[in-house]
Amino acid sequence: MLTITLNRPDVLNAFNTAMHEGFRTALKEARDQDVRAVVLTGAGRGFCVGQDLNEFREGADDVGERLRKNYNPSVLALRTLDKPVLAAVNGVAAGAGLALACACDLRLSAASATFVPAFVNIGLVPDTGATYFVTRLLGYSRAFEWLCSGRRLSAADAHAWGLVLEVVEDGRLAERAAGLAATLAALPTGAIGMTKRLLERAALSDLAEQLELEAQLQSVAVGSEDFREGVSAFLEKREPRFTGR
Ligand code: LHQ
Repeated sequence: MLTITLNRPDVLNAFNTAMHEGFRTALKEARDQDVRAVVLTGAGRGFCVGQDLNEFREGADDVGERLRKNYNPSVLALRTLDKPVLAAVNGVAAGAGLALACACDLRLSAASATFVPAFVNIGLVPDTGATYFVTRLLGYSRAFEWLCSGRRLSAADAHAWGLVLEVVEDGRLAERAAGLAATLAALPTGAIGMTKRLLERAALSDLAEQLELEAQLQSVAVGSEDFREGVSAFLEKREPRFTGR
């Protein structure tokens, strides 16, 4: 299991160029086959508040290029990890930080954490995939209302909306995230990675295409050591020991 900690606590882990570089490096490490679950969290009292607005004091540069160069490759790298990715939202998640939390497969939230789209509050449109992820997670109506109001959502409301899986007492979030990540890491990782691909495609495919992709990926799954182990364990009436191979 690998924990990626966004670490600029003085500014609630807002992204500057150096933090983008560190994040890219961590996401490369996360691709290692021995890493079978990833936790994304923040240092200090925030999760991540997106772009460091201090970088705009002197006026905006080419924001489109900034997104293409830094945010977009990272969100794609995060989203295409073929293993479970869990956001442990320890404090406020805003702007691109909210988008990154939503790009993860699951979200655990500290009871005091909050979720703020933020983009519209400074006259921007959502970026870093926020429109893609929030619409898929919440549906159009809630996505429209939330992203266009920019209002702060409590952990309890985020849970009621299905945005977060569980709300955890503040001091226990890291422990709970590590426990859940360990459970996820013990699953047949190859099958989990392929399930992610299938779920991603499901929104775009017609039924016939989806059935075909399921058939293709099932042929791959059947060739794995974990499939052999799963069947043996079932027949021997014991718990399986999956290795992710
Ligand atoms: C911050 C920030 C911040 C710097 C709090 N920067 N210091 C990417 C590329 C290019 C263009 C456009 O888009 C993007 C993607 C984006 O992410 S755009 C959206 C950027 N983020 C925001 O607009 C969020 C701005 N922050 C807030 O609205 C509030 O701070 C939230 C709601 C996040 C948290 O509120 P509070 O819990 O009340 O905390 P606070 O406001 O007191 O903030 C604590 C400190 O963090 C404070 O500094 P200080 O020195 O006064 O303690 C803030 O200035 C600093 N901070 N966000 N994005």
